[in-house]
Amino acid sequence: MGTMLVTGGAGFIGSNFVRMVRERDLAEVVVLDTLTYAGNLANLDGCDAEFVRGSVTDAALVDELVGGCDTVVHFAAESHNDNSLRDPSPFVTTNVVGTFTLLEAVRRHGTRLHHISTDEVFGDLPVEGEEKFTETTPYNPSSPYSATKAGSDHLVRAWVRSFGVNATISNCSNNYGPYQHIEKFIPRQITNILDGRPAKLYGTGAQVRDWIHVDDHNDAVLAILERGRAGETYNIGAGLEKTSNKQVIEMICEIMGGSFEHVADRPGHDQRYAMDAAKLTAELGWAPRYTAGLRDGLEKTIAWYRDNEAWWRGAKEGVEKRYAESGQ
Ligand code: NAD
Ligand code: TDX
Repeated sequence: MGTMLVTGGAGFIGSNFVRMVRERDLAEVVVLDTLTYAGNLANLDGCDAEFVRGSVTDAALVDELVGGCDTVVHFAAESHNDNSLRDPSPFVTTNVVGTFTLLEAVRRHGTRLHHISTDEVFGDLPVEGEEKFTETTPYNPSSPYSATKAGSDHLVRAWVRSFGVNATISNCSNNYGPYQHIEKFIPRQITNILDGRPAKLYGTGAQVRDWIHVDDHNDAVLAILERGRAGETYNIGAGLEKTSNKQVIEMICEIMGGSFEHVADRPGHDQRYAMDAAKLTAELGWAPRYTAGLRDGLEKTIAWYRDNEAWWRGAKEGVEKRYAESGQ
C-alpha cells in the first residue's frame, strides 16, 4: 500500500490500526494528529511510524502530507457523545471541516481515501427486536457527535459522485480494547473499579450496544483497503449476543469484584445499535476473530488496564470531575 497517511493515529482505534499495519509491514505510515486530550503519543510506543503534529483542518499541511502519500485512512475526529452535548463546536470543526479539508486534498492529488465512520449515523433502534442497520438504512443521527459524523459521510459521498474521488466509507459499531480513552463506557468502569469507586450506569442501563474488539474493526478496514470497491460503504459489526449496558457493567463487576450505581441518564440517549455486516463478509470475506464472546474480550481488556495504570492514571481525576458536574 506504499505510504499511508493515518489521521487521528494517536487515538484509540487509529493507534491500534497503525500498530497492526506496521507489525504486518503493509505500508510505511505517517500519522497526522493534533493531540487533543484524546490523543496520546504513548499509544504509538514501539511503532515504526513518522509522527506529524497538526490538524486535519490545516489545509496547507494536509495538502503537503496527502501529496506525499498513496493512501489516506481518516480516523481523526472528536469522538465522544457526552462531550458533544457539553460543547459541540470542536465536533463541527474537526469532523465536518476536517473531512472537507482532506477531501479537497485527495481530490487535487488523486489519492485513495478511506473514511472511518460510525453506526450512530443511522440513529437508534428499539431495545426490543432484532432489526439491524444495513448500508441502505436512512441517516437519522441524534447527537451533535453523530450529526457531524453523518455530515462527514455525506461530504465523502458527494465528493465521490461529483468529483470522482476514490473513496470508501466504513460504519462500525462500538469498539473496545486497549488504549481506549477512559471517558468511554468500558474503560471508565474498569478504571473506576480499579480505583475503588463504583461503576456508573446511565439511567436504567437497558440500552444496547453492538460491541466489537478494535482489532476486528481494523481487520475489516484493511480488507476494505485491499479489496473494497471504490465509492462503496461497508457496515462493520461483530454480531455478538445482544447485551445491555447493565449486563456489560454486571459482567465487569463480576470479573473484577466491584459494584455499580445508577447515575443521571444521557440526554437523547440512543436506545440500541446493531450492525448487519453481511456485505463485508460476502464481498470481502471478513470475519471477526474475537468470537469467544464479550466476556472473553472484556477479561483481556481488564487485564490490559490493570497492567497499564501509568497510561490512564493521569487522566482519571479530570474525567471524573467533568462527569460529576453533570451528575454522572
Ligand atoms: P479517539 O477520540 O480515541 O481518537 C481521536 C484522535 O483524533 C485523537 O488522537 C485526537 O488527538 C485526534 N484528533 C482530534 N481532532 C483532530 C484534528 N483536528 N486533527 C488531527 N487529529 C485530531 O477516537 P476513536 O475512538 O479512536 O475513534 C476514531 C474514529 O473512529 C473516529 O472517526 C470515530 O468517529 C470512529 N468510530 C469510533 C468508534 C468507537 O467505538 N470508538 C466506533 C465507530 C467509529
Ligand atoms: O459512564 C458511562 N455509563 C454509561 O452507562 C458511560 C461513559 C456511558 N454509558 C452508556 C452510554 C451508552 O449507552 O454506555 C454506552 C456506551 O457509551 P460510550 O462509550 O460513550 O459510547 P457511545 O455513546 O455508544 O458511542 C461509541 O460508539 C460509537 C463511541 O464513543 C463513538 O465514537 C462511536 O461512534
